[in-house]
Amino acid sequence: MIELAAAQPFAYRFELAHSALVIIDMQRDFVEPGGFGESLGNDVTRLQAIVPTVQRVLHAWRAAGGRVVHTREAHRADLSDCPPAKRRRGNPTLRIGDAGPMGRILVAGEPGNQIVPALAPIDGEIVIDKPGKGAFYATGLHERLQSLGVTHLVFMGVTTEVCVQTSMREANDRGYECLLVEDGTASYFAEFKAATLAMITAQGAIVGWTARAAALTAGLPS
Ligand code: C5J
Repeated sequence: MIELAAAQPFAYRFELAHSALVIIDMQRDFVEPGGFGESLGNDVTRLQAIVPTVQRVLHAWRAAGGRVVHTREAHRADLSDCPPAKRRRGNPTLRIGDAGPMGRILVAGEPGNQIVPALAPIDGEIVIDKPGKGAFYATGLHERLQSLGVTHLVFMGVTTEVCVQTSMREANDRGYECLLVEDGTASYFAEFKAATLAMITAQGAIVGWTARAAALTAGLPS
């Protein structure tokens, strides 16, 4: 049993064999110029800044023998899994499915839809393509985790208040004990990230726990 005494709002305990590290949407489409995030008018440098921290935790988790899940926000090439309302929403310079400098925006298999090279999945890791913001909607992820006996999920990725928080709430409702790595997640909006961390841990961990990356890696067996 691993105990993170410094977690908020109180100690988080987990067994590595019954846990998964879930890295949400660390894709070029969100993190690099020319993708979906920038097309919506966002400054992607805030998201790029967490890559080294996410990589440190990922390497430590792998070295400890932990299970890893990567997600990608991705639609089929014919956009049959993209609700028209999602495609219409906002006033982007490029819409989902349009051709951009890294290929078609948020379309599976396109260069921009790949996970950034520093965090690329390796053999044996689970990779989930999700059409929604949450990792549990229309993906079969819950069934896969159940079949592996997973009870605890440690989250990182982007963006904190959209795909990360949605996935964590979905996981919480399905009975997982969830922790979000504070410096392993980022938002285009600093105030939204701060509010998300606060609402997760409020009311006695109503959605889950948070902890710094260094506290997590220090707790992992080497
Ligand atoms: C967004 C995500 N922000 N991965 N997706 O549209 O958070």
